[in-house]
Amino acid sequence: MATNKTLTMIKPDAVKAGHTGAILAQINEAGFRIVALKMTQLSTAAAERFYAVHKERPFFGELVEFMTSGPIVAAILEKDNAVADFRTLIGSTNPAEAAEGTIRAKYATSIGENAIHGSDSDENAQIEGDFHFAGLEQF
Ligand code: YYY
Ligand code: MG
Repeated sequence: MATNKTLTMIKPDAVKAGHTGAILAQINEAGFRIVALKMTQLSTAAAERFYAVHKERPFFGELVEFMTSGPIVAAILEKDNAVADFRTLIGSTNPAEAAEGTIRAKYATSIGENAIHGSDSDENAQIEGDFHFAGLEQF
């Protein structure tokens, strides 16, 4: 399979708790190459745009509030089968259902504050990568 990419964000809960280094190490150990990386903080408008697909969901307001509550670490990651393999590495959205050893099982505290994002398709990985990084920031 051709090498491809996914977009991750280490969310404000995990950054605040000091898990950034451990999470990046686990990502590297799982065979992902970091193509782009930065710490940043989302504005309300940016978080609403990033999660626009969820705007009618009851949790949307809380999601935007949480995602803007502190710094995040955004990264583009490259690996064969990147999107699916990264979703496996992070585990289920609800940490209570996340497989042992996954990033969410280890670091998420609730379904809302679940430590990390991973793109859900190649198309969204491209959109989300371009949302966070200009072409010159991608290596
Ligand atoms: O892709 P993933 O992050 O695993 O879940 P999504 O269904 O795309 O939801 C995005 C985000 O919204 C999730 O990571 C937490 C939050 N959320 C929530 O707070 N409550 C839910 N019932 C579902 C999702
Ligand atoms: Mg999703």
